[in-house]
Amino acid sequence: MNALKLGWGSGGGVSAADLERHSSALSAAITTGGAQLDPELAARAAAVAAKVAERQARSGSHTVVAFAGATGSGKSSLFNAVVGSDVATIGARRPTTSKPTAAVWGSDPAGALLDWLEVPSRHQVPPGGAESLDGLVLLDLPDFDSREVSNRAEAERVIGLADVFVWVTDPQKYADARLHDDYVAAMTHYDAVTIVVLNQADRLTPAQLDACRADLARLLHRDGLADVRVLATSARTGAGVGELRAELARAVAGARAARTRLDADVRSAAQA
Ligand SMILES: Nc1nc2c(ncn2[C@@H]2O[C@H](COP(=O)(O)OP(=O)(O)OP(=O)(O)O)[C@@H](O)[C@H]2O)c(=O)[nH]1
Ligand SMILES: [Mg+2]
Repeated sequence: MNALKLGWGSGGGVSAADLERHSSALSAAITTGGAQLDPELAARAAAVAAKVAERQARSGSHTVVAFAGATGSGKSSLFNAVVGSDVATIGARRPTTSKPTAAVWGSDPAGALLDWLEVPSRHQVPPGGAESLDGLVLLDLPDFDSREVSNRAEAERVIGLADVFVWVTDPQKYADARLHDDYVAAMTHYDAVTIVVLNQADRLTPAQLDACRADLARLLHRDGLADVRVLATSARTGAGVGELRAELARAVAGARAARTRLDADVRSAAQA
């Protein structure tokens, strides 16, 4: 489908009309291409067009943000720190999380969206907090490098549906191939909805933290993410959690991330 010209401009936000136009163009290309298209690519493109319609029908006002990463990086701990209460289970046994947990900010009902995401474990966050996170649906995922096949499958399934990815890593695992090769480098289309967090910053001296952050930024650049910023956090001390919340507040502002992610899906399917 690489000969298709679907008419994207560069930069700027993706309006609902843009997304609708791009998705319709993709659907039309599948119909026109017919038997000449690679059946696998055509099926993938059809699935993307269906997903756009399904996601938009569920909720245009929410932003689904997933905390994803290796086991023990501190996803659940950081999730609880952002939520402000102990909602997710934290454990010494690896892996701990096997099913996603959701936290929802704001009064808009997110039930239909969470049904679609197949996340039964839901927590409504009470109003308050310095910045507005209304509209945020935050998901704590199982580990994507799990020795439990079902954990990996569940993480991958939800990563396929979330609007914004927060890759949570730590000083020990930040250079792992699983993160860089299987996710970040394979998902450079999604750079506009990608946040990278180096958690467990309290384990490093300030000089070590600077070096680790710079090395991670270098690896992300090599993966193909030109501009991504690395946030340093400690779920243990709370350092950097305010900055992460501010980043999440930016991600939910205007509820644009869902369209940006879906448009990247359409773009990726069209260019395959
Ligand atoms: N020192 C330090 N320890 C942390 C930090 N965040 C989490 N931990 C510890 O790291 C361990 C793993 O934390 P979890 O939050 O369960 O990690 P997870 O990424 O959710 O792990 P899985 O659910 O197995 O994928 C626990 O013992 C936490 O107390 C941190 O910022 N600093
Ligand atoms: Mg966990």
